[in-house]
Amino acid sequence: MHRHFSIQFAAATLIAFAAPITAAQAATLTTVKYESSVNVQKTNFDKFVTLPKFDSNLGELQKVFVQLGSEVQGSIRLENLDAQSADVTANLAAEVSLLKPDRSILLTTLPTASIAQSFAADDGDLDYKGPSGATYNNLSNKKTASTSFTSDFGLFIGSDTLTLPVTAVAKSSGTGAGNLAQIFNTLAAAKVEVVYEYYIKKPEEPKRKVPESNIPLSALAAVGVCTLLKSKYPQQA
Ligand SMILES: [Ca+2]
Repeated sequence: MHRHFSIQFAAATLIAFAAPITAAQAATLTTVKYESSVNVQKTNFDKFVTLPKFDSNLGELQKVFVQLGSEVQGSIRLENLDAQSADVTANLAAEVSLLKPDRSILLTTLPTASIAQSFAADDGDLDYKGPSGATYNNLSNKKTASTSFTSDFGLFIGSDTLTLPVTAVAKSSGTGAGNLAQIFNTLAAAKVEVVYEYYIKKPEEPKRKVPESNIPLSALAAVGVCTLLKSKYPQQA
């Protein structure tokens, strides 16, 4: 009697969960995100970020998204030394790059903070202020670049960490006067984000001992799937 009841219960449950099984399988595509940063500091620099690789025990990797967020910060000091007035433009810029371990470029950015100003003829005092000069502090700007991989995951899979160089090279400059005194203080920062998108590895089918051979295997399988669904996706129950 008891066995008979169990089989009926399994069959009923199979029907009840027939639709949600498909939804649950689609929802097993999931993501994990890691971040690592290089704090703002004076350029030029050659640092690195360290991120966990994808653990293939988690499942089957489908896509790797890599993003580099960079920032330039600092100051510009200008003095027009021409005998005539001049329209001056200047950029505080840093080329911030994320490299592969072999130091080939993975992503590169050029965050740039720009100023433009008209200066009078040389005021005779090289103090980066007055009619012919100016000082600009607390300049900053940000840039973001990203890329995705859908194959060739070798770089990203493993139980160890992924160490990627991050470089910053000052590219600050000014133009507009033939005789222009200029001082740049260029700092840069970087934040690297890696997102692994993967299918969760299916748990092993539980091996059940069947004491009597007249219980249909399909009924047992249904009980197994439903138990899994209930424990894994309680919100769908
Ligand atoms: Ca001056």
